[in-house]
Amino acid sequence: MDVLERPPSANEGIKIRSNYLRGTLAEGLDRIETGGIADDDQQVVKFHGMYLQDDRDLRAERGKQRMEKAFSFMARLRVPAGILSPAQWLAAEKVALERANGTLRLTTRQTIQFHGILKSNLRAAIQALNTELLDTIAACGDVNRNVVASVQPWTGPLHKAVSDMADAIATHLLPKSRAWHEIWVGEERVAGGEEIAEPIYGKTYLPRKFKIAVALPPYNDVDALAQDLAFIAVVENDRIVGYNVAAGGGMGMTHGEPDTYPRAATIVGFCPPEQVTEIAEKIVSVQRDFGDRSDRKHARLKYTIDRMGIDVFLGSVDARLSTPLQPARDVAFVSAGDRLGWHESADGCAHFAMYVESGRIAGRQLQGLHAVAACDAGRFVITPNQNLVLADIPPDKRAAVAAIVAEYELDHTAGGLRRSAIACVALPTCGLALAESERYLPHLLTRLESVLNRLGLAEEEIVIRMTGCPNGCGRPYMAEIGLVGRSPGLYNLYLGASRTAMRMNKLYKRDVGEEAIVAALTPLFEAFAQTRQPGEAFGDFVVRTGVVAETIAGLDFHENLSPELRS
Ligand code: SRM
Ligand code: SF4
Repeated sequence: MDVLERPPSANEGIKIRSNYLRGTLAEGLDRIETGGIADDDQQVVKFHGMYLQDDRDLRAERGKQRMEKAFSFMARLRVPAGILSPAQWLAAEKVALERANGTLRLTTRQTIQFHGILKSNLRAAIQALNTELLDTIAACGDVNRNVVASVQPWTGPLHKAVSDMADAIATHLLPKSRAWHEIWVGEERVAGGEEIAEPIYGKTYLPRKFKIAVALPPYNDVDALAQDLAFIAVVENDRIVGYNVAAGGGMGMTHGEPDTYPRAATIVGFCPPEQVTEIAEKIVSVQRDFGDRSDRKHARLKYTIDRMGIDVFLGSVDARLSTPLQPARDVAFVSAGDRLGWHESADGCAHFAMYVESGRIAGRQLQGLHAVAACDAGRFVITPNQNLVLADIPPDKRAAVAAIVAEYELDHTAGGLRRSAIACVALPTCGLALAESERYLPHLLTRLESVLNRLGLAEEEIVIRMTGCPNGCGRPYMAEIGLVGRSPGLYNLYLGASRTAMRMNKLYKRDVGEEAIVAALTPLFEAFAQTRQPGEAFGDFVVRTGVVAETIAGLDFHENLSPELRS
């Protein structure tokens, strides 16, 4: 039976019954006998940018005591292109300190998560954020998520162009329902008024989440090919003349289910800047109409494309566009990481890109950033690699900001491996984690650093990414070294993505613990130090020397294979 004729999944019914994302959330927030909310509302609240979680460190003990789980909420901001004003930063910090767990967690989609918000604090937290015009609408759920954009503010107009484009896409694809405003900030519902329709999404929204990036070569800091849809700027004479369009990327898979797989997006064409939002809308609409609504594990655009076939998919997109996509142009990336440190732009402004370990900001770092924000200088720009750029600092404020940076050691840096690392949140808040990630990677890095230091590779930027499960929140399949949690203390080890994140890696060892990881990587680092070619990246080295077989750009060849490669 065709997937489009199969019975819809339970979530589809929840969406229809929710009355454009209202559900019974408002009532559930007022119920004081539980820290949680009703099952259906747990799905609905995601569309409002929040998740019900529980502290997994406490789960077993509370179970023994027959107590309710230690429930709290995670809330995720919607911050297109990752840009916040100093006042917005201060509002976020206040919420973290007064209503959440005292930390700000920068995410791999360029925004902030608050963890540990008790139900009784949730509305107040969202309202406090909203006083600075921040919201959490559509930060999660079956809709277009936070739109990410390259962070290179020192390029001036080019950075502005990609950031503005991300903002335009985000605004265009924002759900129209007023449910968020009614439930969280007390907007009156017009009694008997017309129900607000969703012209792009319809009553059941999308089959699954949808992710969009705008990249500014030569730095692929957004991981363009990991996205459902990416617009890659084509720059001529310091001007963006258009964008290459890539569709069908995604990282998630499930261990032991070979029909699920990570997939690098396929570059499908080129468009002028003025056509970008139209293309985003039409590709979203093809996914809305043809995505699998029966099985959420096969519901992302990557599976829709593989099921339809790329030509049929593109035919369907072109038929909805005012002008068909043009042939893709030549574009090259040089690397995927952040350019940490101080930068200057032609307008005399300074920009400081600071390293944040696993995106978690707390304690003295939080205090230092408070002091920077209090200077009211420039903007805070979160990167998709969980770092932060203090951007657009005018000449008259530079000395003050530099002094704060030094005083609070915001310029504390790390070796090349650590600088290039990403760890997803995982335990204790993530309900899907099979293994540690954020709490464990720093320790593993210390062990690997001692090997690299001995070999004179301390400053070598080798991209390493760890996740606590195969969902891929830290985009581990686009890392030169990827570690994907299988069970407590055990990971699958992947090797060989390109440093530009244009080629995925490959499974190298299954179910390895710390000793086995260090034992596997040590001889490879040694061989790399001795026999690498000038300028060769570690990911390219392991492919060239046959440690892992060569990957094919745009296709994946993984533990779990895409259908194109299985046939
Ligand atoms: Fe993610 C689910 C954290 C980026 C793929 N992700 C989750 C949840 C919400 C767990 C859950 O569903 O209960 C995690 C919350 C953990 C916690 O306690 O905070 C979670 N994802 C994150 C973040 C915070 C990781 C981080 O350390 O920064 C990132 C927040 C992004 C944001 O600000 O919007 C995050 N997640 C990603 C990415 C990377 C990206 O978007 O660039 C991916 C891979 C790309 C992709 O989507 O294919 C990703 N997250 C997933 C998946 C697998 C989805 C799939 O269709 O394959 C899940 C599970 C799901 O949706 O069922 C998931
Ligand atoms: Fe949780 Fe898995 Fe995502 Fe890590 S990769 S945050 S463990 S869902």
